[in-house]
Parts: sequence; C-alpha cells; structure tokens
Amino acid sequence: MEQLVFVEEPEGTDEPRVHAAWLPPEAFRALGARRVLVHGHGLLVDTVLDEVSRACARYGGRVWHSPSWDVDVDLVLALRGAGELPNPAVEAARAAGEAALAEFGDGGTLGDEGFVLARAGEVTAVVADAPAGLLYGLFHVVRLCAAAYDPARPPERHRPALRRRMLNHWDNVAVHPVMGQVERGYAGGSIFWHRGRPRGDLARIREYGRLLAASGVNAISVNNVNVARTEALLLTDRLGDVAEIADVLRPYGIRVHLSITFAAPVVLGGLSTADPMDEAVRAWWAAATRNVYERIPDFGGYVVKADSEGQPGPFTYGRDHADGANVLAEALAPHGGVVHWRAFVYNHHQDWRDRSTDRARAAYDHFVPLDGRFRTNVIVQVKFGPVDFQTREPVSPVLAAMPATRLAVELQVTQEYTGQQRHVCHLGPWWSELLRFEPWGPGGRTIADVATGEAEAGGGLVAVANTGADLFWTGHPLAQANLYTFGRLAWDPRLDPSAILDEWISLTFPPSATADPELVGRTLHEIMDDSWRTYERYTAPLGVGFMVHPGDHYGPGIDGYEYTRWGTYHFADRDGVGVDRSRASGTGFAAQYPPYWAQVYESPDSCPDELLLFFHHVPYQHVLHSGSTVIQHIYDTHFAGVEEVAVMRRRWQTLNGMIDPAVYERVAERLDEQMRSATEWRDQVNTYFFRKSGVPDERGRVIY
Ligand code: GCV
Repeated sequence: MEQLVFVEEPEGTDEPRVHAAWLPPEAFRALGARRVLVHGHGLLVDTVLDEVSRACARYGGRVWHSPSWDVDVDLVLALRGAGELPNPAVEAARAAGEAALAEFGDGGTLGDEGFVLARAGEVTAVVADAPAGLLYGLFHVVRLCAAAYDPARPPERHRPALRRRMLNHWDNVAVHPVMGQVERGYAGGSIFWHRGRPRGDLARIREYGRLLAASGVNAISVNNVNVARTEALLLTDRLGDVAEIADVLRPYGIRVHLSITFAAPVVLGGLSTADPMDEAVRAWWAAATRNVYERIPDFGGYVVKADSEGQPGPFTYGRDHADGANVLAEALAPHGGVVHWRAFVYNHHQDWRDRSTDRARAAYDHFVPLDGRFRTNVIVQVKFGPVDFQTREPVSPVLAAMPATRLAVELQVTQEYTGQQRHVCHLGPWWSELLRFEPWGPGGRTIADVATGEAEAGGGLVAVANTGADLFWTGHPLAQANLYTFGRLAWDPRLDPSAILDEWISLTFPPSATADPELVGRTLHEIMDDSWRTYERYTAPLGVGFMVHPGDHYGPGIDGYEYTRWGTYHFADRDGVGVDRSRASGTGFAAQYPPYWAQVYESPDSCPDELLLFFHHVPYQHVLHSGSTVIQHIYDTHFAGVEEVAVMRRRWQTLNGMIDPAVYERVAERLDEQMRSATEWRDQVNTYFFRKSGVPDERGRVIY
C-alpha cells in the first residue's frame, strides 16, 4: 500500500522532507486520473494548470489548456468570459454552470473568489468569474474526490461569506531574547525568518501558500505585532524581503500585510514626533506607503498594535486610536490598502489591590466611544473575548457595540492558552460556537454577521497562526486541523465543525492510503471532537481563566498572576472564587452587552455555568444549573478530564501501524506529555481548592 504522505523535495537535499498536511499527492488521485480542460488565462489560472498537470502526471490523467477543443474531458475548469470552445460536451457543461448560476438568483454573481460546479452529460464544469474563483473551485474538486464526478450531483454555488480571511504571524525577524523566533510559536522556527534574515526557503513558503489557499485563507501578515527595531525595517530598508514573500504567495491568491510600529516616523524616518496630526508625519506615512506599493502592487496593508503592552501609539501625543488609525488609513487609501488596528488595549500596569479596574472592560471603554470616527479603510480587529484568548470567555461586547465601524474578529490558532500544541485541543467547535453567538439575543445577528458586515464590507476573520518550520508545520500533527478549520470557517462560518474535521481527515489520511479508513476516521473524531472541552475540564474552571504558569503560559500556575500587574485575577479565598463583573455589585462589565445578555450575565442565577466565575464571585457551595456545587464541579471535571486524556491515548494506540509511522510517533509522544500535564493540572487545581475551601470531595478521591 502506498503511503504518499510527504511532498517531494528537490533531489540532492539532505533536509528531511516536510509533511504534506491536507494536500498529500494521494488527495489528488481522483482528479489526476481524469481528463481535464483548463480554460482561461491569468496568474492564478496558471497555478490551477500547474496543480492539475502535476496530479495528471502522477495518476495517468490528461490535461489541456485552452484553446484546445475536440477532446473528451471529464472536468472543465473555465473562466467566464474566456470565450466559447467548439466542443459540444464542454459547452453543455459550461452552459449547465451558467444555468445553475442564473437559478441561484441575485444576478448570478460569483464575485472575485466564487465558483459554480455543475454536471452535464459526462462532464463536470467548474466556472468562475475570476482566476481566484477557479483556484478555490479546484481545491473544492480535490476535497470532493470521486464525488465531484457523480452524475447525480446537483449544481452548487460557492462564495466566501467573508472577504477577508487572514492569518497574523507573530514571527520575529531577529530572535527575541525572551519570546524567541516566533512569539507564542509552538512549531519550531519561522517559515519566513531565521536569526535576523529571511529564512530563504521559498519552496516552503510556496507550499505554505498552497495549503492556505486550499483551506480558504487569502491574506497573511508576516511579522509579529510587537515590532522591534529589526522588524520595523521591513517597512523601508528591508522591504525587498517582504516583496520576495509576496511574490511567492501571489500565485495562490494570498496578499501580504505588514505589522508596523506606530513610532516608525521617528525610528525609521528620523522625525522628532509620530503625532498623527503632524503634517510631516502624515507626509512621511504617505511616502513610505507609496514606496511599499511600488514594490508590492497588491500589498494588503498594515496591522497595528498600538498603546498596548508597551507598543507605541497615539496616546503619547494626546491623540486617540481613531486619530492614530486614520493617519495610516489615509496613506493606504489611494492604493486600496487597509489598516487592521487592534483593539487589544488595556492597562498592563494594574494594581492587584484595586478591584475597580477590570481588564475585561478595557477594549470597550477605549474603542466604543470612537465608533463612526474611523476611516472606511480601517478595520478594528477585536479579540473574540474581552480578555485574552482563554479556553472559555464570553464573546467581546465590542463586537456588538460599533455599528459604524468595520470590525474583524481575531481568533488564536496558535495554542498559547490551549495546550501549546503539546495537547490535543481541537478548536473548531469553540470557534463555531463563537461565530454563531447572537450578541443581541436569540434570533438576532451573529458574530459571523458582524465580521461579514453590511454589503460584505466587514473586517472578516483573522487568526494568529500556529505554523512554523516544524516538519509537521504545527508541532502537533493534529493541530494542523485547527489551521484548516480556521480557513474553512472563515470561508463559511455556518459549516459544521465536525464536517470540516471529516474533510481534514480524508484529505490528510486519504482512505486509499490507509489500511482501515473507517477506524482512522472514527478514532480521530473520538479523540478530537470533544478535546477542547476535555482541555477545559482539567484547566481553569467555569470561565475564570488564566491560572497558567506566568510567562510561558504552559501548565498550571493557579496564583501565578494573582498578585501581578496584568489584570487577570480569580480572587479565590476560603469562602469562594470568581470575579464580580455585575453592574449591581461588581465592575459593571456585564452591562457592556446589549440588554438580553446584560441581563443573563448580571445574575448568577441566569449566568450560564461555563461562564459563572468569569462574571461572579460565588461561594464554593453555590449550586450550578447542572445540580452540582462549584467545588464538587471543580473536583469532578478535573478527575474526568484526566480520564478522558487516558482514553484518548488508548484510542490513539489502536492506530499504530495504520497510518504514517512518523505521524503516529509524534502524536503518541505528545499524548504522553498531555497526560503528564493534565495530571499536574488536576492535582494542583484540586489541591488548591481543597486547601482554600476545606470541603472534601464527596466521592473521596485522592486530593493532595
Ligand atoms: C503578541 C498576549 C500574548 C502576547 C501577545 C499579545 C497580543 O498578551 O501573551 O504574547 O503579543 O497577547 O495579542 O498582542
């Protein structure tokens, strides 16, 4: 049996080959065995042709490029407007595509990235208005495998719900003394940078672009939002390094963005100020930006972390975030670029003694008063929750409070707080829940609707990448599914995360290259489907958050942040635990939500169990909706979480010999660590709360 899991590397290299993730050659078997006609021209059409040609060369199919005709084909991938082909079967399939489009209504529009798939006779047609649509159509056909050629397949139209589907890399160019090459990176070094220089592996970057395009991602920023001296230079002296990356990713429809420092006019331009109201500063940004577009005509724009965790910003000059964002937007506007201005702004020098300051409130307090003041090419990028990418948080109330601003929702694919790619923690179900959340109450618009925006002009979905120079791209091979899922949810937030996981499994572990595909699929689902909830069970309880080891954020550190300046406290004492964020007696954060949720969150009686300690400080004997007390819930979930990891490990062992041994070994190794770490979490959390509360476990299990 073939195990075609790795992509081919150029001959003569001693480098270990890189895992093919969800695009192993085997995933192209159904396509590659067919007769394919590609019709149209353009850079991305060439990419389609190249993909099809490679697949056909491997699996015995044939490929023609227009203006070929008079050939029998199984699949035609055609641009509308590329002219008719004197081939009746092909034209019938194309006509079926056109007819299907007309039936979908709204003028049959496909946009820049959409496509339609239809069957006529023996031919499948994929029709798109623009080359990017054809590329996405091709990857759709790959995902469908043989089903793409099913005569009974009804016509389908696909268009991305979100126009902006972006990854932010927190990659440093120079190795940071504390954060290393990639801040919060758990997959080795950076794909782009190595010790102050470009890494130089353009083939790898191209392969990355290919994977991203196949998942649906269409933009990336290539450097950390914390911008130090070397990284600042990417905007000017080292722009060539960015242009090189942009050139490699362009054939896969991926636009490059850059994180910049707000102080650039001073640190790069030699001006005495970066005041956004200063004419010389405005002129500096305009000139620097013009220069960027001369080198990279399809440059996406800037990503900015300002006045946050020590990064410079407009506050230095008595200006606000709208003033700061607008000066950059003004410079980008003539070129069609956007500013992603992050709303992650809070006081990181808080006094833990002061219980009136609440970090959860900060983004709303800073940004909501500015609604309507941002230029139209500013996207305010909001972390999904009010604090910081925790395993469980409520949705950020900012997302429901800025109707006159383009908002992007920021997720974290890199598993900073969710097991750092040493633990299996499949985040699809969590993201799906967030995107479906209705901040105005049941039946209202969803978070996905906010990101889509009116007339599709919303800010889209952004995520911090989890990839690196690691052989498996993501350290933990199963963490590849998080990246894939992010792309697919950004394309269509209504997709069922379990169906996305099915796609990922059958692409990554193709049935034709697996001894027992049913067992592999079932086992992966059993391990991954509920793994986010398992992780939640053995870590911080009931939405209280953090409790992580300070600094590296891995493993338990229950009081690690309790007496620090970072504003992430749980306030556990002998009587109870949790943060009172009610309007009546707490910080008032609950009142930042629209009325429906403000009311639900305000009272411990109506607050959902999983967020109870985020919103309320309650006694240990408080009874949850589940019927359990808070203290007993803590014990039960922590024991259960560790047992679930033990089961995951046993299940994984059943795949020994069934799948690529390198994948098997890497996951097995990581599951051992997950078991060790989950046990550590269980014992520390249970012991901590037993010592604080003095309440024994009603089931008499071992607590230290
Ligand atoms: C890039 C958290 C992380 C930081 C990160 C920051 C951010 O605080 O721990 O490493 O900095 O979020 O999102 O900007």
